Amino acid sequence: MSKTVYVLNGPNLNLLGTREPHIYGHSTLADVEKLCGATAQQHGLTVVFRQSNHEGQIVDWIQEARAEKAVGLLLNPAGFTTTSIAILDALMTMEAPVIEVHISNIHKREEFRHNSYVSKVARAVICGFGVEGYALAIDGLARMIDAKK
Ligand code: CA2
Repeated sequence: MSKTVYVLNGPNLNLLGTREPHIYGHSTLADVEKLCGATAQQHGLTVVFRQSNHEGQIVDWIQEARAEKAVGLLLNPAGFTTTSIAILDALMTMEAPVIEVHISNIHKREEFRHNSYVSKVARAVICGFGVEGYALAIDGLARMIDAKK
C-alpha cells in the first residue's frame, strides 16, 4: 500500500522567507519541505513536495496524487484558494483525505481571502500556525489514516 503524502503549494509560495516575514515568517519553502519530510518520517510516510505558479500544473499534480494512490493530499492553494473551480473539481475526484493548509490566518485578514473553494471539499483546514501548520496537518493526517485501519 502507498504511504505517500502529496504536499502541493500554489502561486508565489516559492518566495516564502524572502518577503512579508511579518505575515509568513522567515522559513523558506525548502525549510518547509524538510519539515514535512521529517514529520512524515515519524509516521512512516514519505512526501512528494511541489510548488507551482500555474493552476493547470496543480490540477495535473492532484490527478497524479489520485493515480498514484497517495494516502493524503496537503494543499496550500495560496492565491487560487478563492478563485479556482478547476482545482475544486480535481479535488472532488480524490478519495484520500485532502487537508487545506494556510500559513496565515486567512479569516483575520482581508475579506477577499475568506471564501475558500478548497474548504468545500477539504477534510480539514489548518491556518494561522505559520509553517508549523504543515507539520500539524501531517500529524493529523497520520491519525486519520490510523483511525481507518
Ligand atoms: O497564508 C497562506 O498560506 C496563504 O495561502 C498565502 C497566500 C495568500 O494568497 C492566501 O490568502 C493565504 C499567498 C502566498 C504568497 O506567498 C508569499 C510568501 C512570501 C512573500 C510573498 C508571497
